[in-house]
Order: sequence, then structure tokens, then C-alpha cells
Amino acid sequence: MAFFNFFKKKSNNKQPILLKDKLIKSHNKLGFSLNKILFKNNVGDDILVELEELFLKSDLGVKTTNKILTKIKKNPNSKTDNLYELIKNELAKLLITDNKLKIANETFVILVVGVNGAGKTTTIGKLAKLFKDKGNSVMLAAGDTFRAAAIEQLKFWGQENKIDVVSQKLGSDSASVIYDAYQSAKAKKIDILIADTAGRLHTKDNLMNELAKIKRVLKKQDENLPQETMLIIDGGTGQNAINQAFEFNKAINIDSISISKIDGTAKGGSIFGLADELKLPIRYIGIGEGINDIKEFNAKEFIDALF
Ligand SMILES: Nc1nc2c(ncn2[C@@H]2O[C@H](COP(=O)(O)OP(=O)(O)O)[C@@H](O)[C@H]2O)c(=O)[nH]1
Ligand SMILES: [Mg+2]
Repeated sequence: MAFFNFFKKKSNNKQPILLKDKLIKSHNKLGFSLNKILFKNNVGDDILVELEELFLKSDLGVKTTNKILTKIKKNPNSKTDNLYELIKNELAKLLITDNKLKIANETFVILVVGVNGAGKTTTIGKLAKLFKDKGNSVMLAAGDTFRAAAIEQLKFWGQENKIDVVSQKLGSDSASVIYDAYQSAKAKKIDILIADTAGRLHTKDNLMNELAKIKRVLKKQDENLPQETMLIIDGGTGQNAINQAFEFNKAINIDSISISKIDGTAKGGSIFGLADELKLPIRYIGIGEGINDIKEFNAKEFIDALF
């Protein structure tokens, strides 16, 4: 019995999540390899070629890679120790550090968008938990009306969090589901409404039009709505993440990006290119499939884990 209790107690213990452990594959690709290269040499042409290869392989993207290389070339006599710090610092500069979501006092609407399978619905489930733990009341809107499974999946997260999920039947108008949910959340003085959306319609234009319509319908109610349009990017997407983000931003203006599935991918370096090119804050990172597997993105913590 004592033995059983020991395990029970242990499993109930919330172990602190070490980002370093979750980012181990990305660390091996970028930080570890950088150390190996710098260990060999001082700065010279050879090392520049190796560094360029490393940055590209680590999914930093061409523009960001060139930016960092230019900085390195400006310090031709750097010792490798300094160079290591220089690279870390330059990468850190690409990340917007004022990235915290500022929840206003009225019903705050977060519209979650992204391609199919990006991790939208799962991220919503985790965010609901995060906000609830901070003492906010939360409601969910099942705006992905194109797949029955999507509505069921959101309801599951609603049950896990013991919060209401506003949904309509399959195939109903997503904008009207989210509008109704907002009315309900406002009437109940809910702090935060998180709206799920579809990631795939018949064509990309249809998807973007649908998302634009959701925003239009909300704005008719209140020009400030939704206060946050959050794009979810699968951390394993790599370079295509930048194109995805540009497309969504062009069509519907996004306010922030959150990255899912950063665990288990070696493409964590793509966050730098994404932040550099989009100039948008990275708010959260998903580090697993469980309800607690989310972290507020912290630039310093991220870089320390990666290097
Ligand atoms: N390992 C891992 N898996 C995730 C994470 N976020 C989502 N997933 C998984 O990715 C798959 C797609 O997620 P889903 O939320 O349905 O994507 P959606 O189509 O954008 O709503 C599911 O199997 C999730 O469990 C994460 O941070 N880490
Ligand atoms: Mg979904």
C-alpha cells in the first residue's frame, strides 16, 4: 500500500518542465554543432562557410543567415568564445522580448488560425488551462465547423477544463458560431473567449475569405474584436513557416504567432527566421500533447535551451 502511495504521489507531482530536454533535437542541430565548429578555429573563410551551412541546415532561413554572417564578418578578429556569444546575442535580437499577451478587462477574444493539423485545437485546450490557472474565466467557440471530429475535439478540451464550449451543428457558418459565442461570453462576463477555426477548406482563398468574414462579423459588434488573432505554426514546418505566416498576415492581419510541437523537432531554429521576417511576437510554444505542455515563450530561456 505504501509502495502504491509512493507512486501515486510521484505521478501527482507536477515536475517542472525543462525546455532544454524538449529542445534537445534542435539543440543538437544548432547549439551543439556550433560549439563543434567554433572549437576548431578562429574566424576565417573556412569557418564562415561552415557557419553558413550550419545556419541554413538549422532552418534559420537565407535572410537571417546572411544577417548573422554579416555581423560575424564585421568582427574578423573575434576569438571563438566571443563569436559564440556574438551569434547568440544577434539571434536574441531577432526575437521580440515584449511578447506577453495583454488581456484587457472586457471579454477578450482570441481567434486562433493556422493550416490543417498545425495544432490549433490542442493549443486552445492548453491555453484554456493556462488562463484558468491564472484565475481567468474562459469559454471556447467551435469555429471549425467543417469536420465533426474538430467539434468533438474542442468539446473534449472543454470537458478537461470544465468550461463551456459554444458549438453548432456540422457545416454551420463559422462566423455565426463565433459571433454567438461572443454574445454568450459577454453576457456571462467571461474574461477570455478562444475561437477555433478550420485549417482547410476547398481552396486556400475560401479559407482566407472565411477567416476574413469571421473578423468582419466580430468587428461589426465591436471594432476592437478580435483583440488577438493568433497564428499557430507547427514547429516542424521549417522554412515554409515563413510563407505560411506571410499568407495569413496578408489575408487577415495576425497579431502574434505561437509554435506547436517544438518537442520532437530539430527545426526549432526556424523561430528566428520567422520572428525576423514577420516582426511579430512569439507568444507560446507547445512542447507535447498534454494539457500542461505549453509555455509562454521566453526569448532568453529559448536561446539558453538551444545553445
Ligand atoms: N508532440 C506534440 N504534438 C502536438 C502539439 N500540439 C498539437 N499536437 C498534435 O498535433 C496533432 C494535430 O493537432 P490539432 O490540434 O488537431 O491541429 P489543428 O488541425 O490545427 O486543430 C494532434 O495529434 C495533436 O495531439 C505539441 O505541442 N506537441
Ligand atoms: Mg482543429
